[in-house]
Amino acid sequence: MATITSAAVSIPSFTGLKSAGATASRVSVTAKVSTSAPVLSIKASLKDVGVAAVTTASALLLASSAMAAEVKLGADDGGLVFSPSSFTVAAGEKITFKNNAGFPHNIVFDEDEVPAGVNAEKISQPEYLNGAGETFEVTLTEKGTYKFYCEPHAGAGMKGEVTVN
Ligand code: CU1
Repeated sequence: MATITSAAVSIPSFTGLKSAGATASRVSVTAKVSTSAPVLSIKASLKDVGVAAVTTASALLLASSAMAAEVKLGADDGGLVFSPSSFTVAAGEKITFKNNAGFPHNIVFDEDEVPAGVNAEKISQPEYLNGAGETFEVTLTEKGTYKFYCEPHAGAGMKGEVTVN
């Protein structure tokens, strides 16, 4: 099932951001976090998303607990990539994204690059995974191709694609 191990939205401090280039949406998030009141609402909405993902994934886990795929966040050599960056899973198979190097990372599914009817927001992990070994688990049930990226490092090429069949 989906697990959000990151405690809260954090202000990005990763120095690699400079070379990766800040996206417009990332700048927006940073600005919100720097003020006090909106932070609470951001956390609340992210929590809701996480709960929804857990609920969705739990029922499926029973039927598919034997299958799993693991994706490293950051390559062993420190490269800012998903490893593997392109892979295939069966519908209902658990996918675990695990912090490996160069974090913080997050996992955002592109709303325009997921199968019709899939809510990209519900399967994404917008909160940063800050610590070594932190994981985000998600289970995809609709067949098709999904594209995702890491917001801090998309500019550096940290993008991925998963095919569910
Ligand atoms: Cu990243």
